[in-house]
Amino acid sequence: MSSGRSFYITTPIFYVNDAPHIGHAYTEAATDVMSRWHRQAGDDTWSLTGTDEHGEKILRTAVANGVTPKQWADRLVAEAWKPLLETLDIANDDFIRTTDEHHERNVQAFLQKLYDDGHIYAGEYEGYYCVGCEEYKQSSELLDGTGEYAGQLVCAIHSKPVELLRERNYFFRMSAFADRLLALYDDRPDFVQPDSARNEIVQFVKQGLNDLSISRSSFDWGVKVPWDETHVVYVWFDALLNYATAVGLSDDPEEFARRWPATHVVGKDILRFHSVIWPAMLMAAGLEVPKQVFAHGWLLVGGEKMSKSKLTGIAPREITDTFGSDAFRYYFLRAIAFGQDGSFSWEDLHARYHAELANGFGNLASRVIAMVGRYEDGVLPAAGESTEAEEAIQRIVADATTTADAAIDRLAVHEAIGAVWTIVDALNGYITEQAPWVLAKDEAQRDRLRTVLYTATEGLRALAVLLSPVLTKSTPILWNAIGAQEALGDLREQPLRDAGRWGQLPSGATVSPLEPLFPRIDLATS
Ligand code: ME8
Repeated sequence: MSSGRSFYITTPIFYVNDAPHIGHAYTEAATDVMSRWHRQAGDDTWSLTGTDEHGEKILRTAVANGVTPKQWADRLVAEAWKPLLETLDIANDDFIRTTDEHHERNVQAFLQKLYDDGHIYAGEYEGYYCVGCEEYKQSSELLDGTGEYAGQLVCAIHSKPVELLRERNYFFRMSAFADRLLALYDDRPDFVQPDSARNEIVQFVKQGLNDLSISRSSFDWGVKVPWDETHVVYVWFDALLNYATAVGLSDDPEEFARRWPATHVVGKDILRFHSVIWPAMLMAAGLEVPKQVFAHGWLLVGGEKMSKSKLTGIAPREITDTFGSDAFRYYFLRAIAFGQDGSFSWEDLHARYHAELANGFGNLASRVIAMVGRYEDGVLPAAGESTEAEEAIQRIVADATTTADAAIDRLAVHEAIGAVWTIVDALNGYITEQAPWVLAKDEAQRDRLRTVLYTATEGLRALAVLLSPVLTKSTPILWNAIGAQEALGDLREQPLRDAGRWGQLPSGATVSPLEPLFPRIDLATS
């Protein structure tokens, strides 16, 4: 069922200085929904996630914990970051670590090429460095510290003091790429999205670019600069390259040609690295720039960006242990417009879980399946003649499929789910209006009853397919219960862009009882 299209999507690679919180989980879930969508639509899909393990931040954390940075990274990857993928039911194709041998080798080869081609020179730099950001800061990005940091300059993002560094470093001639970058943003308005992010980047680059310090010599936890082993590669330069080294870069040109360019999903905190530094690096190496950089917003807690350093981090399992991974994926991707900030609250999660998942979708599935059991002994009847009401449902299912697919193409995940939810709402309305329990009392309405039951069950068939990238655990259960597994094969094999074609579930399918897909949850006792 190949569509002939290809799609390579990435998450940022996360720092292993700490365990993940729901901000990281949000990026993972969004990326996973999009990659599952494309994969099920038959696109040649590759999804990458991983960890960023070099640099001063990780080194300091390891030292503070009395282990080597590699030991620390191994522990965090095994105990926190890989388990996150299971917690959220992520179907990534690869997991890259910047300490992977192939990555380090390819970083060195890339750097050497830029050096040989004259894009790198030795120089001196003095500036304020934020270890939290792993970045030199401009004075406009600093604030006067208060409380314990009074009298010091602090990073506006981390609220922690910055350090004045003076180093002899190697520099990447990034300033030479400002015009080409501006031309790129101009020629390809989709390159940086959403528009607010694009505008910010265009304004930033219009002011001119400085060259970028790309090595450090005051510590040694990083990839060695190939021509000068007293330096390690700047952690961001190393980290950005993961997207290319993971799919072959110099090791496997065929694989690289097949996968590249990528769609990068990142939080807006790291937009500049991805839409300025990264394409400039690729331009210098004569490689194609990414397909797109999409910056999503921040999860806010109490009006502020949620973060571990400010102790507002919530562990994903605090949510999934009670609500399940389907609810986690659904809630964050539906409630927050992708690209904008969104506030998290337990009350909102709880309310949406019940209104939309338990009552809206779960209850619809249970009711329809129970009625096929009760009135037709669990055998899906054939539909009789359609009326305006059935035609409306068919139209809504077809339209929702097209609309959702177009929304996914724009990375508007919330719109895609919203479009699919028009089917949930329409089917609920349809059942209330048609009142099969009334039809069942009248033998003369037998045909009508069968048409209604078929329509509702076939609607569930389409919903199971369209929601399978989001509700990865409940949709296969529903699929099985409506007899689709037996009649049509695996849910994941159903071509997604064909989900709106009416009449795929054959009459005679065995419909079996269903436990509630989203049982009610009492927050007070959970
Ligand atoms: O920046 N809301 O890693 P990191 C939404 N290693 N998303 C959030 C969030 C929040 N409150 N907090 C974090 C790094 N995120 C580098 C990346 S890529 C080559 C190197 C998510 O561990 C969001 O995706 O600090 C953000 O961009 C990312 O975590 C930062 O993760």
